[in-house]
Amino acid sequence: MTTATARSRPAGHALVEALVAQGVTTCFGVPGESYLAVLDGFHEHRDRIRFIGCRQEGGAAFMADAQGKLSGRPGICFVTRGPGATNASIGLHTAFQDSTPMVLFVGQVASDQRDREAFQEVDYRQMFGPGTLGMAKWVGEIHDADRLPEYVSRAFHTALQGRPGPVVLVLPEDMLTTPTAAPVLPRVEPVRAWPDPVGLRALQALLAAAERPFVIAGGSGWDANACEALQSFAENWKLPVGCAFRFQDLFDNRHANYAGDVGIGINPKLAQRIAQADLVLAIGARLGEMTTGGYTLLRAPRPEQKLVHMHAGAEELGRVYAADLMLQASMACAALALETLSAPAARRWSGWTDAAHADYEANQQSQAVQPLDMAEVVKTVQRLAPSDSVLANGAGNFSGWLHRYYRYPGLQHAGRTQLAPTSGAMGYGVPAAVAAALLCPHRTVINFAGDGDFLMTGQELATATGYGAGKLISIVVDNGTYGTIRMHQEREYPGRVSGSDLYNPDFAALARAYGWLAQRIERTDEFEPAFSTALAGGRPTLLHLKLDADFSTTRTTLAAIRAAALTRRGDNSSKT
Ligand SMILES: Cc1ncc(C[n+]2csc(CCOP(=O)(O)OP(=O)(O)O)c2C)c(N)n1
Repeated sequence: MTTATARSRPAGHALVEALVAQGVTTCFGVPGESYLAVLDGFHEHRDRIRFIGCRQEGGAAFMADAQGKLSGRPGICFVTRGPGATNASIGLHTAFQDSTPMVLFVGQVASDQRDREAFQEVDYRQMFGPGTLGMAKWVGEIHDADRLPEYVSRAFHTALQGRPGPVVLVLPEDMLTTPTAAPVLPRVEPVRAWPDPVGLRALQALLAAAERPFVIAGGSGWDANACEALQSFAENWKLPVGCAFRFQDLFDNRHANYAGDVGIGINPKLAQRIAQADLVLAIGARLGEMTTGGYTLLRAPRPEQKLVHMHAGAEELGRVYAADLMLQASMACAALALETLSAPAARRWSGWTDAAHADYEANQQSQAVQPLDMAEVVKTVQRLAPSDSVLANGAGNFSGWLHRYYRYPGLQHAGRTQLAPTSGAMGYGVPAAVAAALLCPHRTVINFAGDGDFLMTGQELATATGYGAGKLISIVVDNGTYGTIRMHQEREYPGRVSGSDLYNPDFAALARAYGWLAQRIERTDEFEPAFSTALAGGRPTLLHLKLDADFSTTRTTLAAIRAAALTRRGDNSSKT
């Protein structure tokens, strides 16, 4: 080790120094008495790093996920023992499903109290895995204050390398107060994997032999160069490109090769095209349930199409799909390698690619809805907001308008512009937007939330106000129901509404109580002036949109879903 031994200080301070060495300037969390020595370390180093104190650990962990997505480096979250860790688990799960690099630091009872079920004690290795499958890549616990830098370094390596994801580092209280002279370790630069050249030649041959190829780009680990290279590859080979569920900003949605998003509410023409493809090249996408139409667009485990799967994680390759060709590579390298593959002069699928893009354009058309037209709302946002705006959303039908009508620029043009949970976690959008506004104050940040979705983490409006967020707009789509669930109910149990109705507050008044500007909107023509004012104001603003619950999705109505379900049952008697 080349680093000189540091002066002795509490290990809690050494931890903060380790974060500074990793380039971390902002951490999110909710304070707890279990890690006071770290909080003191933040005070000690307050000129180099800040701790954003949030209102609930779920919000804090979502903020760290957003930080990981925006920066490509691990998002950092601190929470206290049992109650803090259990609250934070939703953000951990989201980071796992979304492959977002994150480090969650959790306070723990002092070493001499362990295994007594001491106050708020939980065994985090049991709780978060990695045996649990789906929560954390690694759970480490510090037992020797002198080894703290080693654990932090490993946490960063693990979060970033292979398939990125969250790790948990457990901090027994005494490990933070113990003095240590342990040196700070250097900034982690993740090891990157290049695709096997033999496999690349095989891919080239498969592509050259294809009639109807289709590319699905997704997953994490992309950077601006990689997205630029992906675009060149698509242009060289004239390939249609779709983006995996909630990874819509990896390919410029305005580009002639863009075919649309392969997720919930997929354009039926796009679904049909993927089904008809003879070769699917999945680059970085995990090929989860939402991207594969419940494992039907690509039938698991052996699709009808030829499948080439490129992914950064060896464990992802062959996990579900028996692909014809699998290539393990970091996305930053994969795209650069693909760009070098020379394409044949004649690409017989050229018309197929043009048709894929034409289908995407046609899917941008919407039918007018009165009195509030959500498609028009999204198109107005697109027209007026700066092109590098960050769009954040949680889960619910309301997100469908954004996914269908917003055109995300590629990452090479504006950095990441989509913050959205592939885990489908409600409540993600508000904290993600607050984090983006605090981390990137020069960019406009726009959150789309449902009424159910918003109130899961709406208290983070206070965090935005408290820490001086500026260009932040939250658009709350209030339809008085957990609309997605109501939609499923109408399809499966028509007319039998149960548990999905919502009592809502006056969202505009609520936002004002948090120090935000706010306005209520009931008609389409009220939206543009309100949104323009919000953009110009540069202060956190909430726009409370009242929407008829019947217009719950971009393609149909609740009434139509119910009527179809009743017809299916041969029962037209219900008057509900
Ligand atoms: C944390 C969490 N709890 C529950 C769900 C299940 N769920 C998915 S969508 C949804 C309703 C969303 O309602 P709302 O935010 O009002 O949006 P809408 O569907 O009405 O547009 C629910 C309860 C979830 N995805 N995440």
